[in-house]
Amino acid sequence: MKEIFVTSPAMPDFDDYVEEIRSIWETRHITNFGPKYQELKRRVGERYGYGLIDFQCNGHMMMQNILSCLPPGEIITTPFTFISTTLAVLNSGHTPVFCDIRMSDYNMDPDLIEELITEKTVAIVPVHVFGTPCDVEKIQEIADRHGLKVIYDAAHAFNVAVDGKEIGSFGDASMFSLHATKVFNSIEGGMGVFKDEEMLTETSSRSNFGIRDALTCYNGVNSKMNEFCAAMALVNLKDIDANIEKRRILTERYDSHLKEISELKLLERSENVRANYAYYPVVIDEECGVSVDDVMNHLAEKHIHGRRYFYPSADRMPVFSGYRGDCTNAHMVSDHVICLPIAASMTLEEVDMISELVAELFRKQ
Ligand code: T4K
Repeated sequence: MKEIFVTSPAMPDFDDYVEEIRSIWETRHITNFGPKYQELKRRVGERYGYGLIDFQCNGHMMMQNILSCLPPGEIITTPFTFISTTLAVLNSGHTPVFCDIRMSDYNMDPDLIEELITEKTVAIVPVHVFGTPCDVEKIQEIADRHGLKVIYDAAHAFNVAVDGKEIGSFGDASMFSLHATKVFNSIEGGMGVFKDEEMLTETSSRSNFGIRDALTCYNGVNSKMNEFCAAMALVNLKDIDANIEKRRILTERYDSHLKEISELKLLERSENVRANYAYYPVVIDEECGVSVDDVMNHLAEKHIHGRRYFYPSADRMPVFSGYRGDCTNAHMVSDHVICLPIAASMTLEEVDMISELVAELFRKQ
C-alpha cells in the first residue's frame, strides 16, 4: 500500500531541471554567488518586490547569521516552533525568553511581550507558524516603543501576504525556509529579506566566512547556496502558483469534512491574508478522550503519517531548560496538535480517505 507522508516535496519537470543546470557545465561555476544564485535573487526579488534579499544553504543558517548581526542580549521568541528558531537564538550568542502564544492562531501573543522586556532585550523573534501571519502591526508598535529589532521566522510563510503587503516586508528582516518540505523548495535553502542594507551585507558576508573585503571580516561561517539548489528554486518558481492552488483545494476539502467534528480545532483563516496552505494542523480537544497518539496510530495502520509539529514546545526541550517564560497555551497546543498530510501531489481522494479515518475515531466516542 502506498505510504502517505506529512508532505512530499514539489518536484519540477525533470527535463526542465536538466535544461536549467546545463549552463552550469559550461561555466563550471558551481557555487560561491554564481549566476543561478544571482538570477534567483533577481527573479524572486522582482516577483515579490523585495529589494534587499539573499539566499543561503538553509533557513536555519540564514536566521543564525541574521541574529549574529545583533548585539548579544535577550531575544523574546515563541515556544511553539521547530527547534531551529530557538537554536538560532542560542547559537548566535543570545538568551531566549519565551513568550506564550495565543489560541486564535498559535502565534506569539503580542499582549504578553511587553512584560518580558528588560534592559537586556535586543530583539523580538516571532514565527508565522504554519504560514499564518503574526500580528505584525502590534508587534512593530511594541518594538518601536522599546527600540527593539523584529526578525521574523517566516520559514513557513513563502508567498504569504497580509492586506496586500508581502509578508517579508514586515520587521527588520525575515527568514524563509526553502527546505524540501516547504511550499517552495530549493532542495535545501533559506531566503532572507531585509529592511536595512547594512544588515543584508553583514548577513551575506557571514555566509562566506565573514569576509566583507580584504581587511574586514565578521565572525562568519560557510553557508552559501550552491548553483544546483538555486537552479532547483528557479525551476520550482514556475510552478508555485499552481502548487499553492492545489494545496488550497485540498485544504478546503479537509475543512469540509473535518469542520463537522466538534472535538477538532481547525486553523482559522482571515479574509485579508493570501495564504499558502503550507500545513494542515488540527488541535484535538483535551477533554474528548481521543489522543494525538490514537489518531497517529489509526492513520499509521493505513500507512499514513501525520506529524506532531511541534511537540514538545521548545521551552520544554532539555537543551533550552532554564530559560524564562510561562507558556501554558503553547503546552496545551503542542500536546494536542497533529499535522495531517498535505502536498501539491496529493489527490482529493486521499484527503477524503484520511478525513474518513479521522472521523471514524471520533464517531466511536
Ligand atoms: N523555523 C521553522 C519554524 C521551521 O519549521 C524550520 C524548518 C526552520 C526554521 C529551519 O529551516 P531549514 O533550515 O530547514 O530550511 C522538517 C524539515 O527538515 C524542516 O525544514 C522543517 N522546518 C521541519 C518542520 O520539518 P523533519 O525532521 O520533520 O523532516 P523529515 O525528513 O521527517 O520530513 C518530513 C516528511 O517529508 C517525511 O516523512 C517524508 C517527506 N520528505 C522529506 C524529505 C526531506 C520527502 O518526501 N522527501 C524529502 O527529501 O524536519
